[in-house]
Amino acid sequence: MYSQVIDEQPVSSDELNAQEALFQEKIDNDIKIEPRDWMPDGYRKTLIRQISQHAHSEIVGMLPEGKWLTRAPSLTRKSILLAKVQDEGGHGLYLYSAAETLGVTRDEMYLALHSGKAKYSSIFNYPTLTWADIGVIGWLVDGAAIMNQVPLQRCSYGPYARAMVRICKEESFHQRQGFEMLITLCKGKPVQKAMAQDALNRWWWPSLMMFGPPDADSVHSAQSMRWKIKMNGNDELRQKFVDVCVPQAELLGLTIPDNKIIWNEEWQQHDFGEVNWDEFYNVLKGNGVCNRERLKARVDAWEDGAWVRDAAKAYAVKRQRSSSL
Ligand code: FAQ
Repeated sequence: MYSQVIDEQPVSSDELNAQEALFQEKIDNDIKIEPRDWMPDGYRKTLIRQISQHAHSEIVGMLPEGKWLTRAPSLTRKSILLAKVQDEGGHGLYLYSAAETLGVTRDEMYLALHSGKAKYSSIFNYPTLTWADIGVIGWLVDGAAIMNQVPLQRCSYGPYARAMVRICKEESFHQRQGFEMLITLCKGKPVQKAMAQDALNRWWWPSLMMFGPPDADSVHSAQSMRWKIKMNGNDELRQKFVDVCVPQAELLGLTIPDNKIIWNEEWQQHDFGEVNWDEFYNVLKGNGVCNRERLKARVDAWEDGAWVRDAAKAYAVKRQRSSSL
């Protein structure tokens, strides 16, 4: 299926079972799986799916914030945002490289994104309407990304785990710059605080959707957790995120738009309301406010960049020819 799938010798079912048992033993003992190690087809496919979709999320995720680069309210804010958006591009590149170690090419991954076959995070199909949205994206979207990605630093596939270490460091800076921006807005004029509240109202529920469907409806979680491709269930991370955000919103003096949030003494966590899963699945089907715009931006960038790829290829061929003379 993928262009560089490793040579596979025919093996008996006993040998295959033994290989699988050894593989699972390594996973259970927290020994990293590396690109040249034997791995079940399903493990390889799941990793390609998750890592490539994660990479797509990073580069599509540049678009909603990138739109505000020319409208940042000061040179300092513009420099910070520029660095953040460039970081997201870098994360995409580490992740595409990690996925390539599994035998899929970058062109195949781009094709899957452009054809709508591969997903990217639902959150990036929402519009950034005001400057406060940039602060809330840093606080909530990067905050949710960190909550999900810190455990992935310990995932079983070496190249993915190592990419996560650097990504998490940068995401922490992103989260802090967003929160600091909101502190400034919330300490500002009433109209600035109202803008922050409005942004929180619009981004809160979509941020909870970033963790994926409830565990009961998550098709991949059980197997991915056995393989340590995922370290936690979707609901567990969503709960942790709510617990972290509630005191942060209080500190800002903002109200989370969920009147069911209440501290549960028995469970030592916050109860919260039901996510609108119909909205989530509708966005996944391509019907969110910005799905078409986001995909078009990526396809246009790919097509507009064709001359650069052609020139780079022609240069590489020329250099190869001259070095073999
Ligand atoms: N959006 O069985 P599960 C970021 C799909 S990075 C869209 O639970 P799984 C940085 C899922 O793919 C954000 N699709 O799936 C940044 C599957 O469909 P498929 C991205 C979603 O894989 C910040 C189906 O639903 N982070 O934000 C979503 O076990 C700021 C069934 O779901 C990662 O990718 C969703 N929210 O768990 C950039 C982290 N949720 O593939 C710019 C790594 C689920 O069969 C600015 N990924 N689906 O067609 C993961 O941890 C997992 O893949 C989950 C989903 C947790 C996202």
